[in-house]
Amino acid sequence: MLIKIKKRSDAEEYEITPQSLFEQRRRFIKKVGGLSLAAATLSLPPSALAALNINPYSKDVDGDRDELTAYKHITSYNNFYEFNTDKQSPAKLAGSLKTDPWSVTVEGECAKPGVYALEDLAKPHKFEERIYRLRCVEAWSMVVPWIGFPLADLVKQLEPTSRAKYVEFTTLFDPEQMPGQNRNVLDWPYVEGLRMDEAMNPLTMMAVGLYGEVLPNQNGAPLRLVVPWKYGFKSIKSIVKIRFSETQPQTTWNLSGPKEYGFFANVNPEIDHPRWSQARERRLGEYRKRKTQMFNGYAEEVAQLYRGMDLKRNY
Ligand SMILES: Nc1nc2c(c(=O)[nH]1)N[C@H]1C(S)=C(S)[C@@H](COP(=O)(O)O)O[C@H]1N2
Ligand SMILES: [Mo]
Repeated sequence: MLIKIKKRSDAEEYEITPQSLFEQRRRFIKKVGGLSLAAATLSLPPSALAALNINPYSKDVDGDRDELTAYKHITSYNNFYEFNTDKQSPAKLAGSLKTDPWSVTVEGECAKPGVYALEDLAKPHKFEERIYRLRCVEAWSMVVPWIGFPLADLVKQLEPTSRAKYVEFTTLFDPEQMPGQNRNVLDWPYVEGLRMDEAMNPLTMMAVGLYGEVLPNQNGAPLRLVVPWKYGFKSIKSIVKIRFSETQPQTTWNLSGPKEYGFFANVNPEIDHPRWSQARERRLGEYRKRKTQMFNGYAEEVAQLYRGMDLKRNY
């Protein structure tokens, strides 16, 4: 799905395809195996943008450039409690996760339930590169060139019934591969959910890669959700189950701290987290703080989803 009307948050497209980037892309295509046809449609070379210091957005709220976050920061400062609760451990420990073969169980209110090999789930879809910000509730953020396909396309493929009002996602539960699950820091497995209109919004994507390559394990390989206008915890990693339901699913962080983490979790600089302000954020790789934008800068695309809702109650 391509957004035709250019929005403030859209990445700009460039035609540059130096040999090294072409090689990088081929490496990606090779690694994802059966998905090569789809991956061949990639058009935007992210590391070229980074190398040229090209601004993927117009400007941030302070009028500053909003550049891609370095690959090393994106892949070495992570939240992935299935490995450990600190930010450095996932990169060190996630090698124990086996991402191939990988299957995803589809359940609930849909015409196409079943157990799908990841390749079969992803193959029909057109891969795209999308440069999105991700903002953690802990007030750090990054700008990532993701590779994936719109969740809306997957939802259509699975043919939800008219009773399906929500989509629930579940992460793998396997303490041998994910040693952090031996501790009760969260209720395992990690679960998240979206309302159907949020799932169908063209910004919502299923990511399989970043910076032109397959996802590193610490970033949620082999399949994760990316919801750019919501706090990072909504973007659930290493998904093994998708369930369509009539009722609002439970979510891990809401279960863990209901007063602090709501179901909607839209980025909102005007409403403080009970223990800290959400007005500013620190981009990985920078020292200064930037102003956080309403809906993380995607208000034009998503604010209408919440019209008439009290955002103080629906946090
Ligand atoms: N399964 C699972 N998914 C998860 C998490 C997690 O601990 N487990 N952490 C979330 C949080 S709090 C954030 S901020 C993002 C971090 O994504 P990144 O490590 O790719 O930056 O992943 C989200 N998805
Ligand atoms: Mo987070």
